[in-house]
Amino acid sequence: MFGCKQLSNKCKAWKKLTKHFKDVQKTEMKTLFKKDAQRAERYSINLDAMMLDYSKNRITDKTMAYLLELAKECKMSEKIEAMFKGEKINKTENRAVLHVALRNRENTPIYVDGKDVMPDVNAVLAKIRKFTDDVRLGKFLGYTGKKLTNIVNIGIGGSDLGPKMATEALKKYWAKDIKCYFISNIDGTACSEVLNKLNPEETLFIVCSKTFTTIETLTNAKTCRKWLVDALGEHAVSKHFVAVSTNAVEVAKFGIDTANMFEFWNFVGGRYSMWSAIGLSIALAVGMDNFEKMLDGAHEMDMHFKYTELSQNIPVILGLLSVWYNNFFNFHSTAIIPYDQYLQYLPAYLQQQIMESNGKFVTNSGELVNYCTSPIVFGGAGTDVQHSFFQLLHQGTEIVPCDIIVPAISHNEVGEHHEILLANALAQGEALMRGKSTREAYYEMCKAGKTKEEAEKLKKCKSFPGNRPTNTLIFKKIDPYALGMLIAMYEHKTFVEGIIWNINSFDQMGVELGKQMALSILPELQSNASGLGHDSSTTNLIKMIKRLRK
Ligand code: G6Q
Repeated sequence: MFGCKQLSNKCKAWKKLTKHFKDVQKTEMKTLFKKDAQRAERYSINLDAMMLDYSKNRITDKTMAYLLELAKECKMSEKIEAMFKGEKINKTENRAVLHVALRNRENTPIYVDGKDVMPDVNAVLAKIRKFTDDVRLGKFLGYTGKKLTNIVNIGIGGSDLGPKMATEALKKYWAKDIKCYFISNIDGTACSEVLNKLNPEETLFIVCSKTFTTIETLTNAKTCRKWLVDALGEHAVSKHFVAVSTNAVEVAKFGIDTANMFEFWNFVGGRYSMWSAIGLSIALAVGMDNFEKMLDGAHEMDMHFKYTELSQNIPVILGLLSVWYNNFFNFHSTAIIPYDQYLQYLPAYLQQQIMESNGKFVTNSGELVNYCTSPIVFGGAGTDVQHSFFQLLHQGTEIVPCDIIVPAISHNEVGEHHEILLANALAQGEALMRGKSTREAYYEMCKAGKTKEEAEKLKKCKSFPGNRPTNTLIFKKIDPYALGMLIAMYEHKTFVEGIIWNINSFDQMGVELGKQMALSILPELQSNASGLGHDSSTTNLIKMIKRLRK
């Protein structure tokens, strides 16, 4: 996109990139690989037991030099430092952004409004350890003396997606007798389907809500509370309900003893909160030692992000590549493909993390942007998705840069399954990059016995344009430490994009309007009242639904 006036006026590097793009837009990656035997090595970064290979991108040394110049012009290092220092970089909400404090394993002081936040962070971690140990060891029991083995997380958005993704990712580490469930959607089906499976005597509900005012979460929590009280009586509530929130007043109003409340703070955004007590379900499932290993992994990525020079900095490189595709090539979507069944919820988690953070149209200085911000994120676990949307990735007219995430070792090494999985992961990256010419397709078909006429007819359909970019992330195994690194990496990548686009990645005003309007439609559905001011479509839809529900 060449119309990026605000950025191009401001940044010399943007102008250079615009010009450079014209020179390289048609360059084929396979030619770059042929010319440079060291390309993979030069465009790879190792960090502990992970490696990012970004060599299959449409970049040259000049591209990287200009992108890094752009980062410097946008004051990348200063802005990263400001976040770690606890400055109020979430300007629209006047808040610090300190998910990094939640995993600040060196415990160095971090100040917000002159107060070191670390003692509070550590106190909550200690409280989580005590509680999770007690539940897992059967010291904290249900009302009738039974062990609490069903953990139900009630929350939505940031109070659901992180814990749900991480507990699934770490399923191999769950205590044998513990099972985790997640209720997020207001759809009564979500709640009913979970409750139908459970014995109230063995069930612990964690009501996760930063604000404790979210209608979905409170409605689900009320329904679950009633289910429990109907079975065990009012006195059972304190043994079966805990809350995670920043809002003690609302927690008490709801009827949960604040002694059973785990606190977190306004400097933790919802979608950045799985490292806080919002991760209680993760800690209950995998144990506090493993939860802390996840924090350790995230901290390693934090330190890498904070201290590594920009040219070797994994989140910085990933963020800059995303800008390169989004704003110069006009590739406006990205796919996340984990080749690990346990990471099946990662794409959904990252959809929120990336799109809620950077789906913005107003800059930090209050102007409307005239360039594209967040790409559209989708994805799914390989190899399943190879049999669905990969057709478009290989031959569609949209070009979708992908992240391919690969653990070298599986938690379930069954026969040759994992080697087949690995072969597929690597093959996709190579195929997307190399493609197949019509000539190759033609000769391949002739060799396989097709007539020349048939081969001629089919050669275009059987060809692949290639030159489609991928990043490959290799891990030894997705253990708690690696998961921490992976998630922190994406958090920081998102921040890097936000810095370049000059937007606030840490608010989410865009989810408000629909919520407000639902509140005004609800009474109309529940009574004879007819609301004013709807468009005729909405009015008709309300009428139709009321007729059907009579
Ligand atoms: C995340 C958002 C949003 C939030 C949910 C739930 O960054 O703020 O997804 O997590 O709306 O909010 P509560 O935790 O306040 O219920």
